[in-house]
Parts: sequence; C-alpha cells; structure tokens
Amino acid sequence: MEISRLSREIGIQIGLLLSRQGMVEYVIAGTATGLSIPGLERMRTHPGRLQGLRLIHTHLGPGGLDFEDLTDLAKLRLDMIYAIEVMDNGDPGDAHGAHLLPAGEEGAVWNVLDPAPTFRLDLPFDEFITALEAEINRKHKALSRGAGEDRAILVAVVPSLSEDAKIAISELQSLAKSAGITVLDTIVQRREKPDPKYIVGKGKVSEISIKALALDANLLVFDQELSPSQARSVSEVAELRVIDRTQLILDIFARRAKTKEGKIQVELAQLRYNMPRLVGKNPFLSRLAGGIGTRGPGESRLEVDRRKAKNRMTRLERETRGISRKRRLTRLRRSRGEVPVISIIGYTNSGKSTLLNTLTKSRVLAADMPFATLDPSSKRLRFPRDVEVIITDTVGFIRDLPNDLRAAFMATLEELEDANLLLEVIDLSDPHLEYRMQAVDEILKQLNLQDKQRLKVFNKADRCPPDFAETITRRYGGVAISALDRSTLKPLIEKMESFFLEK
Ligand SMILES: Nc1nc2c(ncn2[C@@H]2O[C@H](COP(=O)(O)OP(=O)(O)OP(=O)(O)O)[C@@H](O)[C@H]2O)c(=O)[nH]1
Ligand SMILES: [Mg+2]
Repeated sequence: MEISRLSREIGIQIGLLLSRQGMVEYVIAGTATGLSIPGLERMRTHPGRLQGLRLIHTHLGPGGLDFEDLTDLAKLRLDMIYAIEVMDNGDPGDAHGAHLLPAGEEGAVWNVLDPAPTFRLDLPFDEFITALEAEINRKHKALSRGAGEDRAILVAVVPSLSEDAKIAISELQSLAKSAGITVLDTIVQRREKPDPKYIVGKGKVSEISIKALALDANLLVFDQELSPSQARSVSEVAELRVIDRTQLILDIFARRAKTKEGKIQVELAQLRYNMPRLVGKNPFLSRLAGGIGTRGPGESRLEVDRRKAKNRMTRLERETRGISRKRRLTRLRRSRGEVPVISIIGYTNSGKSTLLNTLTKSRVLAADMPFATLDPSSKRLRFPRDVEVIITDTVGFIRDLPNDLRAAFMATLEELEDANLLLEVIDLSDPHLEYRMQAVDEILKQLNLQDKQRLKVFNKADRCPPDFAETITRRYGGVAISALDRSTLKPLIEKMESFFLEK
C-alpha cells in the first residue's frame, strides 16, 4: 500500500527485496519504466539454488511482468518476482507474480502466475518456495551428475540453410560429442554476415542465455571463429563460458595426444590460440604490460599467467624445431635406403588407420570419432612381388582447418612431401562424400601437395550398395574397398604394387 502510493507520488518504480522471513533487505528506486537491481552475488547468504530473496516492485500503470523482469528473475535466481500495478489514485491494482521452474529439457524457464488483486495475495509463500527450491536442487543435481562434463548449446550463423550449412552443423555436433560435451540444443541463425560484436546479435545472445538457464547449460560453442573481443562480448552478455570450433578441435586434440611429440604440438597450438584471449580480458592491464613498474606486488594474476605462457611457448617452439629436425633426419635416412613411402590421407573418420592396420596387420588405434589419430605411425609393408614400402598414417583432415592447427601439425604434415604416393581414403557411406573430397583437395593445395601422385580409395564399401561404389569409382577413378575386410583389398594392393613396379 505504502510503496504503491509513494511510487505514484514520485513517479518512479520502487522495488523491495524481501528475505525468506519477509524482512525488507533492500529498497530500490528505479525510473518511471524500469528498475536496476544491485549485484546480488556479494550479499548471497542463502545456500540453495535460489537467491533467498523475492522482489516486489511497482509498475506505474497497467501491465504485468515484462521480459526484463523475467530475465532478472532468471539471472538473479530470485525466489519470486512480483509486479504491482499502481492505479492513478495511488492504490495498488493487480499483482503479477512469477517464479522459476526446475531445469528440464522442455525449455520453460519460468512460470507466470495469473494476476490477482494485490490485497488478496494469499500464496503460502514459505511452503511453496521451500518445495520449489527442493525440486530445483534435485533436478540440478540429476543434471550435473557427470561431474566435469560440459553441457553445451551449439550456435552457428549461416547465410542460408544450404547443404553446406547442414554439413557444417552436423560436423560441429559430432566434434562436440567427440570432445565429451553433452549437446543440449543447436541454434542456427540465418543472417547474411555475423554481427561484428555479438555474432548472432545482442538480443539473440540474451535469448540464448535464457535458454541456457532453462537447460542448465554451462557452455556455448560457436561454429564461427571468434576473435578475443567477440568471445568476451558474447560471454559477458550470456554470462557463460564461450568457445569456438577451433578451441573445440584443440580440446579434442589435447585429449587424444599420447606421444610427447603430439602433446607438445597440441599445447603449443593451444597457447598460440589462447594467448590473445588471455590478455584480451583486461586491455588496460595489457597496455601497462610493456611499461615500467608492472612487475611490482600489484601485478595481476593475468599478467603472471601471460608471462608464464610466453616462456612456455618459447620452450615448446624450440622443442618442435627439434622434432622437425629429427624427422628430417629419419626421412633422409629413409630416402638413402630408397624405401618408397606411401602416405594414407583423407577426411577424419574415413578409415585411414583401419586401412593401415589391415594392410600391415598392425593394431594402431582406430575408432568411430573425429581425430582418433593424433600421433600417426609408420609401418613396413611387403608386396607379394617383394617390393617393400613404408606406409604412414596421418592426422585426419577437416574442412576449414584452422591456421593455428595446421601450423601445429606442420612437422607431421611435412612428411607428406616425401611420399611417393598418397592414398586418399574416402568414406563411401558418408552422405556428403563429394563435399569432403573437395575439402581434402583444398587442404592438399594449401600444403602444396596437389600435384603428388594420388590414388583414391573408396572405403566402407560394405556400407553401401555395390552399384553405388561402382558409379563412384567410375566417376572419380580409384578402387573401392572395405578396410575391415582384408579380402577386399586385393585390387588396391595390386594397384599400389604396379605403381612401384612401373617406376
Ligand atoms: N563398416 C565399415 N567401417 C569401417 C571401415 N573402415 C573403417 N571403419 C570404421 O570407421 C571408423 C573410423 O575408422 P578409423 O580408421 O579410426 O578412421 P581414421 O580415418 O583413421 O580417422 P581419424 O584418425 O579419426 O581421422 C571406425 O569405427 C572403423 O571401425 C569399413 O570398411 N567398413
Ligand atoms: Mg586414424
């Protein structure tokens, strides 16, 4: 009653934050149309998933809770929010209430109650909120069971929903899964060009952040490469961790790298990519970084991290140069012995390692996921007519291979220069195989390997009708095989052998 009258008198919104016990903790004076709530994190005393505070505020004139009110409810995790209409004479009119809902896959974040005359509000608040909070806590626990697992919403901006766009989206999904991320939703926005600051636009970012609350997501993954400042802007509005496709791939690489060499290469690529993001956080500090007096006791954690990162990068760079040198020597020795080299290349997950295994009866890791191979191996292979070759596996290719990643694997990819023959493995069961062949062509061009002798090997023939394999091999040349079945490899072996016999 009182705040309603006062609110009318001075013509602004007034808000009260009440504790569970009904004590007024805060009084907030707003403007005629809005109210801004102070940061609540610092005054958090309540242990549950809700804030332990409900907001009751006035609206001058008719109209219930607006989107901003509901966003406040969700972001601040208020117990409840009420908007009380103030009539012209200062009397309170209807009260509009809303509360949060337990997180679920269905996506509703809040429940808006029917308006009721303010003086007839008789919700048994205590019981209600205790039960609601218990349910929210329970759901939250159930959802976060896989501790350390990321729950993400994927975001892509495409000019139109073309075939290319669909492939890109499904590829992003499979990368996310391969990185151990639970994908809760994929948001695809059609727009000519990404927004320079927020990629999908600021409004859309807020919308996504509400969705993230509903699904209890803790991560946004963008298909677009984000500049450090874009990542920061988006993450500030969304109040979530934000990564892009490159970081996702780097994360997968980091999980898979087993050898010392592989680990060094991945860590270096990660540092290179994340370094500007490390400084970017506080432009003011980084401007200071070069100056005098930055090394004092007031030095920020960030600057320490940055310098550590720099030192580590220098060390790793030295080590990769060592790796390159060592590899060059091995290659030299090999070429002196004149053992020809066949390199297996191709899109990730096409079956390269499986083929190496079946051909040479070895057991390198082959698995149904992108980037199973990070540390490629070489094996010897003897053909029936006594020709011996070295056959090597390679890191899988992927469309738009980010520059930093390509640089990281240069040492490995350099070896392809020495190959006498490239076996390009293509997955016949892939509905987008032609698109992927194109991507492989492009990467070969970037590596300046487009003129190397190449044999197309159409793999997984067991997973497609025989006439399809025939049509494709007729169109592109090459052989169809099933790398899982040694008996299908005969034509391939013959082709490889004749390639070396003719020489
Ligand atoms: N049905 C069928 N599956 C196959 C065949 N060849 C490989 N696969 C499967 O395809 C998946 C990927 O095989 P890998 O050999 O790991 O593929 P890769 O090209 O080395 O992949 P990355 O190293 O991750 O780039 C595995 O689950 C294999 O079992 C085949 O001829 N037929
Ligand atoms: Mg492999």
